[in-house]
Amino acid sequence: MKITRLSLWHVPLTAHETYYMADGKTCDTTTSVVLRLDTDAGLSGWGEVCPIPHYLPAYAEGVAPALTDLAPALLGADPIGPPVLMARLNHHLKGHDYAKSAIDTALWDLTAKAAKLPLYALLGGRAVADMPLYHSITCVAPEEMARMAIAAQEAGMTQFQVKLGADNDWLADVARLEAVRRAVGPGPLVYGDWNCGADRLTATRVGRAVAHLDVMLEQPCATIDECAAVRAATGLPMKLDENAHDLPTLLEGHRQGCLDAVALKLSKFGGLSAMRVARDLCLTLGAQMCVEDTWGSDITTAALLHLAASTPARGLMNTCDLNHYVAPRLAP
Ligand code: 0XW
Ligand code: MG
Repeated sequence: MKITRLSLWHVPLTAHETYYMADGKTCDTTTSVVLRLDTDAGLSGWGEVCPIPHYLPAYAEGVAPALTDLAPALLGADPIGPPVLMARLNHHLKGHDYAKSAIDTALWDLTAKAAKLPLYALLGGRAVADMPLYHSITCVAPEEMARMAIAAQEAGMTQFQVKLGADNDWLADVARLEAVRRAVGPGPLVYGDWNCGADRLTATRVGRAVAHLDVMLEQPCATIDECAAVRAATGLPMKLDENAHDLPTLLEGHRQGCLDAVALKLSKFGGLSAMRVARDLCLTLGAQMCVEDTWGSDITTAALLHLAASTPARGLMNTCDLNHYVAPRLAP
């Protein structure tokens, strides 16, 4: 089988709830880039990548030029066995992992379609019947966030990500964690995510004020060193997100003792090929995984759910129904 054509679409996705994060990061309408790879066998594979502005070294307008550069290495290539072709693409163009994740997703789609198997069968097999979802709560007033948590809990959610730091008010962040923790009752997992937006002192003050509660902290500061220092000072478990994007950063987080949990995002790692390896490393390291992507609709969500479905329950903390945060749906 040979790849004969690449087609790209730019699709505006609007969040149902404007999403406020620390450091002025806001997610309202974003551009999702959808890729279709056609082949001479009549099969097509689909990929999608949707960067959030100012969130990671990734932007939607960067996808088309990167794919244009990669097109000569893709056209005429055999899509079966994506890691081999991805290694060739990585040699042709260094970095640009977010753009490559759309290609890698489309290659896995083609490989699974050619094999006439569900993708999870190629990623390790169906390891779990059901996958826990978390619900991410935009950083607004504490009582409003508690109401959102209860609504999500009534819809079946058992894990809650509380966005922190949007108003630079550390006491409000303490109130956010207290309010959501109280609202959902004992049992559900609750964690506060600063998206790198806190300094070490502020994150430590917030963490110490809620240290008597069953909560986890996520990526308070910009570096692994600072996140590890916050973990040591607060005694609260730590989830890394922005800082964990390849095998060396996972190992560094583990070495510094702050990899209780980690967000594995397709476009951070460069697609399913790289994330499958990261998933297997996290199983060995004993890090609880959130298998997801930055943002996106149905194609991204389908890809990440297949990887989550092939991840043993002992390592799968949760996964994400990204397509339910945005409209329009691309392929319900
Ligand atoms: C990437 N986000 C902003 C959206 C996802 O739902 C989770 C969140 C994060 O930073 O973890
Ligand atoms: Mg995060």
